[in-house]
Amino acid sequence: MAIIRTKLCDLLEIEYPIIQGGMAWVSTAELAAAVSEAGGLGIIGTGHATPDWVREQVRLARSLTGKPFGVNVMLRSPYAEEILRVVVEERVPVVTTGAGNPGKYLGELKATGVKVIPVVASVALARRLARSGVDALVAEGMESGGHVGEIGTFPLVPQVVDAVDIPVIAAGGIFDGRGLAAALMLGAQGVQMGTRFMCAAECTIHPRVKEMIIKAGDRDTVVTGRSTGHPVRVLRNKLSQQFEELERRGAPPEELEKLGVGRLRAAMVDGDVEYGSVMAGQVAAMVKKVQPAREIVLEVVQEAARLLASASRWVVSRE
Ligand code: TUI
Repeated sequence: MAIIRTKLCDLLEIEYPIIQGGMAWVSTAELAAAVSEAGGLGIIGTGHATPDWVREQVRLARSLTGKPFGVNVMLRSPYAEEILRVVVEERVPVVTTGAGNPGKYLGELKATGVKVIPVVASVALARRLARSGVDALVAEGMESGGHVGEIGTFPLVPQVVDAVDIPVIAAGGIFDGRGLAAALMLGAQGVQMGTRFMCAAECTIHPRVKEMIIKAGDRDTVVTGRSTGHPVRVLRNKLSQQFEELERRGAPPEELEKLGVGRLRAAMVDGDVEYGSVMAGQVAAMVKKVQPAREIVLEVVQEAARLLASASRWVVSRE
């Protein structure tokens, strides 16, 4: 059986170059451990969670797998610094960061040996962080769910690859072996997938959210919040319609931010798929079923290996 291995596998001590997005209220210890057990890198998403909750989750993940896993720190959280302290104390091997610039924490993290992999959505931040000595970068296109930048994965990934000399992980719009193969051709050393793992059997989100993802079509996500400076891709529902209507009317950012408070939890934990914030990427339309994390990981690497092994058939010599 052919699989895919890259330098990222050696860096992170994992079998396959697939990391699971650290999604707030979605990427719990159960999901992260399942992805790590499958040979990828599972990541616990922390969002606005408290440091105590994070410590509990790290310990739970450790009880479920002996393999490496990571923690994602959402830099707009008031607890970001304390959570990073928990990560260091608990000897978590890998940290990814999102929604900001982790620059001010890098010195301490590097000194303690944590591998740091910031998620970036622009070339400028990628270049700056690579110079500060981070271990790798996730280049995340605006096809992703949740907080997004402005650039699509296809233009972003090769530009980041050309701008830095550390491994780049492609994210945004990646669903299957075709996506992994394409990402490698763009120069990435691996992929991060979020939305696909939302429908992993081990993902603990409310079943109504999984059902909504499975039913989603190609035009069912929308980016709201551009006017607040914090654009977020979600599945269309009553909340996104309210949001769009308020933005059309030029509502002030504070009013819009208030509308969003607690809505992610309402969707993912309580299953409020009408008035909750159902953050998901454009590949929601490609998700057709719930399946174990191990099956997802193996399907993706085996399909990519098959595609890449047969790709040379397009190369013909012409004298
Ligand atoms: O972080 C994400 N995706 C997220 S975070 C999140 S939690 C949330 N909850 C409620 C409202 C809003 C967010 C949901 N989804 N992806 C990684 C990512 N980071 N995408 C874009 C960025 C980013 C944006 C700006 C990274 C750095 C950045 O830099 C700004 C600066 O300070 O230089």
